[in-house]
Amino acid sequence: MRKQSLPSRWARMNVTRGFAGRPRVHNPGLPPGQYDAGDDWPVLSAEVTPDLTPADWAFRIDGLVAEPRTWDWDGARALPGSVYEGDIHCVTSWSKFGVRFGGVSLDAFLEVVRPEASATHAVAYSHTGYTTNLPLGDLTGGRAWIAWEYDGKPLAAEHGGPARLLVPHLYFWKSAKWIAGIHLLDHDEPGFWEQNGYHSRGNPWEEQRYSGD
Ligand SMILES: Nc1nc2c(c(=O)[nH]1)N[C@H]1C(S)=C(S)[C@@H](COP(=O)(O)O)O[C@H]1N2
Ligand SMILES: [Mo]
Repeated sequence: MRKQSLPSRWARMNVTRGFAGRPRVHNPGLPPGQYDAGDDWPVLSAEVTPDLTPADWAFRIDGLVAEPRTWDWDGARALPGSVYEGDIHCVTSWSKFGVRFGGVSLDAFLEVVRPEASATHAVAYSHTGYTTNLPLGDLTGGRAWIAWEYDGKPLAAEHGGPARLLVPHLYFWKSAKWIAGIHLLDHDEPGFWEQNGYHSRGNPWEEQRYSGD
């Protein structure tokens, strides 16, 4: 069932390449194996940055919900605003402290569609086709956002603008850029990186990098 098209050893080599030899300074706010990237914000994209304007952008939630719904840019922006201030952690080992994203809490969207009791997992997908899976519980309780601002400015295209998913308590590959929708399921279904050996949940504090960690 679970596709593993690449050996996980390959994935391991690939993600550590280029990061070897950086100083690892102890910092209690850093999850294990991470370093502080400081002012750098690396761009990690499996795709070419799409040419996506707010007018082209839409966000849909469907699957195991009472009322599937699609929001356009203005509809999404009309929901009550919410800010995340905190840290982000990429599985390639960089973390950033004290970043500030603006958008809308995913709870505000989920309140409208009303997940069925049987919904336990989600697949988030991008306008480019990228996918990533998450337990539904990681998308609720004020821990996930649809974000369109960074540092008070529109989110740059290479970082997922006009809007991206933001789930900062998990490794950053869960935060799908150019977010197009979330599909709710009653089972876990591996996304793009998860099919290639990455962990299905990705909690940085438990160092859940690869399947089996
Ligand atoms: N659509 C899409 N979303 C994505 C990715 C991607 O390749 N495509 N990469 C993920 C990974 S591995 C990380 S670390 C972050 C990188 O976000 P950034 O480029 O803004 O730093 O986006 C995540 N979301
Ligand atoms: Mo990443």
